Amino acid sequence: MKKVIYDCDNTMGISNRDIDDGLALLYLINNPEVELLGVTCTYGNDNIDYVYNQTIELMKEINCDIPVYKGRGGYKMKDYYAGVYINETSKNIEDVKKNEAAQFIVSMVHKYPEELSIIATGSMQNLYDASIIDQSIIANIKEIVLMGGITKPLKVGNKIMNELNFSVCPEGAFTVLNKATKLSVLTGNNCMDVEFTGDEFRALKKRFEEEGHKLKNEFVIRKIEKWMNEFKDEYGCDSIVLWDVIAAIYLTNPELFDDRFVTIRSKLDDFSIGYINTIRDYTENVTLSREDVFKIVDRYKDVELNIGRNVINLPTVKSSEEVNKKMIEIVHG
Ligand SMILES: [Ca+2]
Repeated sequence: MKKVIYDCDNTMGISNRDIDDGLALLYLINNPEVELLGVTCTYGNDNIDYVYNQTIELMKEINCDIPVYKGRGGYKMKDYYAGVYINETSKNIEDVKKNEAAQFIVSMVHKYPEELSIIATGSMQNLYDASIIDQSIIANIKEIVLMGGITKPLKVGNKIMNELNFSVCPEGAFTVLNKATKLSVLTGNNCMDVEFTGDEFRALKKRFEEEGHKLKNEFVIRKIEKWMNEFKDEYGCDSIVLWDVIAAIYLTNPELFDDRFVTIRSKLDDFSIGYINTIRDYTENVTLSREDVFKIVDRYKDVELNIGRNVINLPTVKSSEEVNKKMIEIVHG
């Protein structure tokens, strides 16, 4: 069983906000292979207060007593869909130390050195703050799985969608991507390979009605439907991308994915648009184990130059159908 902290910007239930963190959270709670130690909230899909309150509400709704911690920081949201915002997070060390979510992460890494997995699917602020509180933290997390970043522009329906998670806290993304020992990033581009279509949803809803609504997480059906309608209005497509859910499924079932190990060499500025600059691809060297590949490249960080280098994994989904099946298990609870 994996000891896991889920760091997210859950907005499930808020109008015109994505539901993927909420679905990923339900997935992790329902998965018998996961021991969820706590949920840490950050900003991203919306500001920290909305995310925290919404997550507390969700936990009440499903009668779950796993602790929820509030992060800090934020931005002025100008346009959610266009990803236009101004970051307003204080860098004062006393403010950093007040971040309860970061303090929880630090204490759990100390308690379970080399044993803890962290999945982060919002801004990287809490992990960044944790690394300021204790510089050794990121390297001592056994495994980090992120949803975020792009390797090329993200085209959704008839629009270009801006990257959200790395770009709202570029310093955090820079730090985590360069300091992590074993890091897998489900990029925006790779997540888009999995579509949850309107047809799949309608089949699920029909099955749910035929079975007499006997589902543990019945409310999820309504939340998916509402978000699918809002997304259709904005992007004109009859399907949604499951984003964070895919990262959660990767954490528990990496065999459903193909690994792609790359060396990155990203400047801090690259992350202000969420861009992951890959300079070498190890994919052809399939004889190496996952652990071996993560050990290959020296970790080099030159904070002065704001250029880092690390080897990371950018997994891709083998089969959309299999991943969607996993997602449907969530709804059934
Ligand atoms: Ca998210």
